Amino acid sequence: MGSMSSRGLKAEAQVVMMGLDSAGKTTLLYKLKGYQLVETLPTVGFNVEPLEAPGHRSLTLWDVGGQAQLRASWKNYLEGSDILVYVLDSTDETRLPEAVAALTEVLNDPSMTGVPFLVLANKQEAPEALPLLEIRNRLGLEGVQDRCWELRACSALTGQGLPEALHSVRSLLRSSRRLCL
Ligand SMILES: Nc1nc2c(ncn2[C@@H]2O[C@H](COP(=O)(O)OP(=O)(O)OP(=O)(O)O)[C@@H](O)[C@H]2O)c(=O)[nH]1
Ligand SMILES: [Mg+2]
Repeated sequence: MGSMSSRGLKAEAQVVMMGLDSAGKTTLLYKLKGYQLVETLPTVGFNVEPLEAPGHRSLTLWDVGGQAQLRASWKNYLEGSDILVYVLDSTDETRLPEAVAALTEVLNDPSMTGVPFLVLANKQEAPEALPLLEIRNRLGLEGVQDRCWELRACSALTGQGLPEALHSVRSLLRSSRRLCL
């Protein structure tokens, strides 16, 4: 990955996907790629896939394993990333505070200064999923003003909300280092 100074100038954007284990990152990656849904295994290390769409800047999606013992290595993926996509399991109310703490740590990393982020409340098709508004309240991110960010609901399983999520990624990439409107 490139240095901070090259951010935004590259032909392709580096999208780093993080979140606790079992949030649904790998499922999301494969769904975005249009792959047949397969049973995922916990990711050890990372998966990386290009995502191209006509008329759009190419995206390189980095899907980083989220198990607790792997999170220490997250910082290795941050330098040179153009945007963070942080995936939450909306059905895992118990671990929401842990997910928020891990997100906060990523945002506080020096190489993430000013980097925009999208929080995806995944598994929204599940009956027990926390509603988006509830998640918004519990994230406590309303005070974040040093970068652009968005929160969206989605289901990596059904694909619900994924076009909108991609739209947010592209608009956040454009808005980085400009005003967040
Ligand atoms: N109901 C529901 N289940 C989902 C959804 N997305 C993922 N899952 C399930 O959640 C489990 C974990 O999904 P993964 O994609 O492997 O999670 P991950 O975030 O990559 O986990 P790590 O690789 O350990 O960090 C799997 O059983 C998926 O089928 C979703 O949108 N809805
Ligand atoms: Mg995974």
